[in-house]
Amino acid sequence: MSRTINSPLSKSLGTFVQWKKDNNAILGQTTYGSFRVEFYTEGIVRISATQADRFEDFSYSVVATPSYEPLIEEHADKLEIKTSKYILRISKGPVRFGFYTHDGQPINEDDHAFGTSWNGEQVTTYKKIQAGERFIGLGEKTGPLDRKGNGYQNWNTDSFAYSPGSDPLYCSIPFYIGVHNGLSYGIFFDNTHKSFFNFGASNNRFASFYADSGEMNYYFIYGSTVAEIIQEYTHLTGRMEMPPMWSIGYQQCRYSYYPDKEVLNLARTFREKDIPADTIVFDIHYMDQYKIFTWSQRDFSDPKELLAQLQQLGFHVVVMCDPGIKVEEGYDTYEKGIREDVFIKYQDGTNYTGQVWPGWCHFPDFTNPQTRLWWQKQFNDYVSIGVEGFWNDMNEIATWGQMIPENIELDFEGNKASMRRGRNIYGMQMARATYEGTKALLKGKRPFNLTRSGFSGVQRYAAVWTGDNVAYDEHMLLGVRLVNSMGLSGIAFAGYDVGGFVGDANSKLFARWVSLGALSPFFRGHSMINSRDSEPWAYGEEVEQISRNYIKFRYKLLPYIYSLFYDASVTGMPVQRSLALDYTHDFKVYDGQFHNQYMFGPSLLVIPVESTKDFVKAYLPEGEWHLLYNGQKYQGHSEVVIECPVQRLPVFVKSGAIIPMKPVLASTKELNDEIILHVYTGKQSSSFLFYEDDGTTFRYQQGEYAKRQLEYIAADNTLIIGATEGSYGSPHRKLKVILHGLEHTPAQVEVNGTKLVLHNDINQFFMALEKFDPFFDPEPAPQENVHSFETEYITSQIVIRW
Ligand code: NBV
Repeated sequence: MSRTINSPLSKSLGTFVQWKKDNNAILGQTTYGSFRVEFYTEGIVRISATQADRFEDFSYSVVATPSYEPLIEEHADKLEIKTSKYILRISKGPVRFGFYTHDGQPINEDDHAFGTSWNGEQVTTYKKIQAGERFIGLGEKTGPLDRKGNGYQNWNTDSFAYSPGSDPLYCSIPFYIGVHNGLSYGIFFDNTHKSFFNFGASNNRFASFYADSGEMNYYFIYGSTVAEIIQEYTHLTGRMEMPPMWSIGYQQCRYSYYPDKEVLNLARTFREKDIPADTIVFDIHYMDQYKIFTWSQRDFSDPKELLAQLQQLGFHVVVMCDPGIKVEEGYDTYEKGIREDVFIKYQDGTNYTGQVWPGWCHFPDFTNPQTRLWWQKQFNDYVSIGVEGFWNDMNEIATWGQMIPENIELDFEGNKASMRRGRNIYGMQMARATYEGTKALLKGKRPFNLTRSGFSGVQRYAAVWTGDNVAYDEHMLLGVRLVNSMGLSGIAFAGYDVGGFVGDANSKLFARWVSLGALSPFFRGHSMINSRDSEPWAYGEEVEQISRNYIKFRYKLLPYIYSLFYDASVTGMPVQRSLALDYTHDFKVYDGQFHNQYMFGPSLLVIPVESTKDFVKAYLPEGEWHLLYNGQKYQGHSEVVIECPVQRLPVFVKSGAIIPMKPVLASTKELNDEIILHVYTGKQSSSFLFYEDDGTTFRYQQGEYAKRQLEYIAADNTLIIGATEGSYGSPHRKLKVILHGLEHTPAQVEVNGTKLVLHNDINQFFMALEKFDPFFDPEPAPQENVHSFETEYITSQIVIRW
């Protein structure tokens, strides 16, 4: 057996001295430090270790409190702590932590020699790599789905035009999931200092996580599925609130649209061209010399009137919010900030000054509650003219030179911390200040909030986008993986710049990107100053038609997508799901050929593929799958080669799926009274929680929603639409049910006992593309029969049999 370590260079936790119970916590002392064990639930335990005489008890990430009392047994050589889910063994000589199933299988174990060790101020926990172990998650990190063999750094960084291997990017989510031998667990390392994760990079012995300073403070989460682990992780770090419905429609952005006439023209073009859209985003040029909370007099002389006109056209506005406040006498925000003393400072009490868009700037200390209140007041004018969306950029903090001094001090909720501890959390606290502030000002309406930088827990305050991506195929696929990975790490509302921010897309690339974006959580086209025009119509007639098709498809899918967001708000389940989520122990999903694939909700399997390819090899996991465009059935557990011409992003529907949709509308503001349920019949039964509310207020938190459980019972050829729960009056009155994949054509259906005629409805095949696809499918050739019927959409239970 290897020696344990205790040298002047490196010390591990040492051997056991004594322990005691302190409320629900176990406090232990060792020859070289102390540890604490606290259970949050029967699946989550927090392990802390320190050399100091007390534990740091402060976290921006964790919102849960320890509330579970486990069984503790002391033995000569170990403490054994049991929950209904697993056993934690703390060996005494040396003190090491190991987690086991009740039948003794190791889930996760410390490296015997190193366990938790210190190397100067740096603190590390070393974990043995289990046979066949894979590692997923870690939020916005480049690289493959399976992170085995790679190392990563958490240090929020403005990564303009990053490459597919760049690290770190803008966000730090120090949470990963380990998978091996049919087991899965999560580890969240709650330390905001610069930190590192090594999943067997440059060594074949351990997976480790370490921070430059601070204490070892991690949460071990055991769950029988990845979904359960995400649920537990978001129990700890919180979940998003429902986003405004408009924010999940299409958003059009560019750096920057100006002047006001151009903005109006853009809005009108969407309507004229019959391309649905909800939002126009104002990038930095709306401001007067990039000074936040001002408007350019020349280009936006009457913002109130402009917003009113946009509203008339059915558009919402998101404005850019940068943290840098220009140092300039007479600039209101600056002067108020000085008066209220809100800016980050050096240790000698002078305000830090750094250079960014407006020139030399001060930066608000968002880790101070007083500053967050001050920030809120600054938004009054925006909100009073109708701005409902806010975009937090440059909050890593990005300043020219990209090396914000580490001796700057932050309030850290009164705990005081230097930038070494504060940098990774700054962006999230800015997002928080903007969210909480604008939410208070909007008086009951939901703000939309977007951030570039963040840390674990950022999902409570903002959607996250992947920053300055670049217009080429590999980057497009990287963006998909980043969003997949964020979904595994608690961030359900995420997206990338459709079309690529830096550089010029070509027609095919844009077409493919818009198709993918339509099936991603946050859907926004954006591009950089001095790049080519990049609106859906800027790439010629064909691409315009493809964009229209996919944007319309998204709008039709909104009842489904909105229900997925509800799931995210209640369970933390991502909208866009890496296949590792549902098919964790199927090794094929980690294969580099297939690792970009994802489920968009439980029912749609998306195969991201380069724009340059006409065919792609896809992996269909277990089950039965229907190709979206013609219903053709494929057996799962198989690799298939399918066509992927530029107008057809390969998408499969899972057999058994129930997908609530609606007729296409120009924006989410328009109402329609019809709900369309697509049911993909087959051997598999399934259920789906269909959720509706008013889409704009927080009244859903008081029960003003309409929820119904949809259930497809395969063996009985039955669909049950459960009675509506909640006090929201759904505007829907008509129900259309579309049955796909029936082997025999039934003459009729029975709806709550009444017999109705079924129509053979070929046009409904084109769930995505309707009939308006003359460019590509003049004579579509469906592979199967599709049947539909219409009936009344009543709020009590509807039982449909065929
Ligand atoms: O505000 C301008 C850009 C913005 O368009 C982009 O989306 C951000 O990621 N911003 C960065 C500032 C600098 C861009 C070079």
